[in-house]
Amino acid sequence: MTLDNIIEEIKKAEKIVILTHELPDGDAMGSSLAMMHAIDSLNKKADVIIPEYSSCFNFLPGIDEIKKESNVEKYDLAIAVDCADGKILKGYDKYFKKAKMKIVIDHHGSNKMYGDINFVNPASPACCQILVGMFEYFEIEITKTIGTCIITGIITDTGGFDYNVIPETFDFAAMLLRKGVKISEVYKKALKTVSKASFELNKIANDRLEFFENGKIAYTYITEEDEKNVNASIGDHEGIVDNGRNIEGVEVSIFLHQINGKTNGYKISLRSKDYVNVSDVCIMFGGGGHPRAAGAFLIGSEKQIKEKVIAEVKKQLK
Ligand SMILES: [Mn+2]
Repeated sequence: MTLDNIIEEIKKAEKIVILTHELPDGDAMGSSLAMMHAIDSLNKKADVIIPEYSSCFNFLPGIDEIKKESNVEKYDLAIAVDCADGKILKGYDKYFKKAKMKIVIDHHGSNKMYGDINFVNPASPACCQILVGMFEYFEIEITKTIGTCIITGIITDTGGFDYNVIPETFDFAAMLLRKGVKISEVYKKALKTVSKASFELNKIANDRLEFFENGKIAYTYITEEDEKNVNASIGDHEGIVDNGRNIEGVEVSIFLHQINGKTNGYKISLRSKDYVNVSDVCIMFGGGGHPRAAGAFLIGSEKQIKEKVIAEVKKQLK
């Protein structure tokens, strides 16, 4: 069974690296650090390499051990968590590609199965949720430290126990509470605290928000210039797409986020409320994700991309 193979490879490997997707969210950060602590408990060391992440994750246990790069030429084992596509590990994918053994652990339905061993469960609300069952199977104790990392990923990927939760999510949260993990602290820090720059970006995006199809579609965007103006750092745009979705009558919220001028394109984020499968829309544009939350990257101007995406969403609304 796949899980037996995974633990066998971890036990066999001497040099292990853990990687995740760029612009790491709470699930990416939580999964990476939970895996690092789990490997620690097996009396092994694993490097977590994440070049850049939001300061709102500074409360995570083990965050100071994250490396920006590594001088290890070739790892015995690379583990990618919460990352649907090997290509997303830009810049540091070299550590993954060169590794002797590659393991992918993920919950995206669009996962490209780019590892030697792939453990992918699209029914799981967060990659962190997969780790719960995995660690139990490995008989690794879920300590307060590991639990704090895991619940961070679950809270952020479910929007605070909102979407995609399964009964096991609450079983696990209850177990952590009994162990003394401060879930409401994590909730406040990872989900409810916004930087000033993030607040300013939200303001700009909300001012620009437009409705289409009798209010069923909400659309907005931010540019690199906006981010410069408010002195934004990585992750400050998180949550903007949810503003549209939260409005009464809106089924699909579309958010365009301009990504580095040299490629002249936008990252599109889609959220739906009840029935539109936004993952299908994003797959059309070479992206992917989940039925209620998905994304893609498109080259073009804001106007061009806006037209394309709205046209595609309109089709799905019918
Ligand atoms: Mn995730």
